[in-house]
Amino acid sequence: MRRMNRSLPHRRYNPLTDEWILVSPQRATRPWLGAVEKVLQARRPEYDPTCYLCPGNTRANGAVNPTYTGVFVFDNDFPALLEAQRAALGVEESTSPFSILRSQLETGVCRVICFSPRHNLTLAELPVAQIRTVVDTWVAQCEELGARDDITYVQLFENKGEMMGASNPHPHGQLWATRHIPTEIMKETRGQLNYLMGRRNCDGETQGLPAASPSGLPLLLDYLEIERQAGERIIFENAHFVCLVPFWAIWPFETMILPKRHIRRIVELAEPERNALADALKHMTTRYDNLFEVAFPYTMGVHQAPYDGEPHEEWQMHLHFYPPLLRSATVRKFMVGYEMLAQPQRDLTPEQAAERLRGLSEVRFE
Ligand code: H2U
Ligand code: ZN
Repeated sequence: MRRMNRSLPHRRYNPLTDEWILVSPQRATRPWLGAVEKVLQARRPEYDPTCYLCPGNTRANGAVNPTYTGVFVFDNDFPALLEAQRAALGVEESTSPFSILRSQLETGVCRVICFSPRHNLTLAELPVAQIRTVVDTWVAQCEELGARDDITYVQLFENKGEMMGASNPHPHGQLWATRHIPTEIMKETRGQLNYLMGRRNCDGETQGLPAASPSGLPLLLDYLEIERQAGERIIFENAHFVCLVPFWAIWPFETMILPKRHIRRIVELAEPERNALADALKHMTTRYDNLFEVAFPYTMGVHQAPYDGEPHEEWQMHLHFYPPLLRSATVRKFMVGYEMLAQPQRDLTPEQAAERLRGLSEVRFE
């Protein structure tokens, strides 16, 4: 097989989602007239009396936050989902696979998770021990919600920064737990099943794919081995996790955090692995902040096997970071035009992005 020239336009396959993305490295050299300056960020107070997430403050619906000192979880006051008993009974359900207009009742739970009482800190600035309590909260929430028979999936995530639509700078994330398995998780389940069981890819054939995983291991463990041998997309690793720019990354500085052993769901993390995940989160968010010397915006979340009673041996839990920034604190990548209508495209190669992130300090800029 001829080795591909990675400086020419090419497309790369994402086996997790069974999708292709276009890489156009030669465009990275095109002239840029936009801003590249650093932005000065206003210093925020440790406590903000107008913040609805700070301890002791009143939220939009009148509820009062306790004077919490660690992680604080509450039911979202404006949930996108209603609990089964509260959900309207009148929603028209049409589950026939033959009907064009199909709908199903969706129920579930939406919660907000405050990472710290300190209004002015982000994950990158929190001590690893505090991030560890965030990990413990994620685990506890998944244990509780995953055990319910009206919930099959728990999505943990953080939207950080105004650019990503976060409504408040106070460090917080959310969880949405649903009766049905959401689209992205269905895609990744199928992708991982395709690999482990040797099913068909989006081209409608098994051609190019082995009949089944040659090692008998899940997709993301075999993938990690390939990345560790190549080395060029790895940013760092600790005892239990590796952080890398995936071969098929869409966003300029997209990364993934992958466990080194087979872990299907976050609830399976052993004690030292929870510490290692906290360490990896601290480490990755710090490097991100150092990239453009700004509190780096992103959407981040945990992907894990559904809590639907199936074993899901094909699944390997992982975290995705999807940051929008491209060239500076103010220049973002837009997914418009061709990306919306045809397929995602990037200029900077994943290897170049990994090199930039690898070269940054592990100590946050002042
Ligand atoms: P985001 O910043 O990621 O949007 O998360 C904030 C969430 O907090 C958002 O989903 C909820 C919003 O519904 N919220 C409350 O539950 N109570 C409030 O008083 C304000 C915001
Ligand atoms: Zn995923």
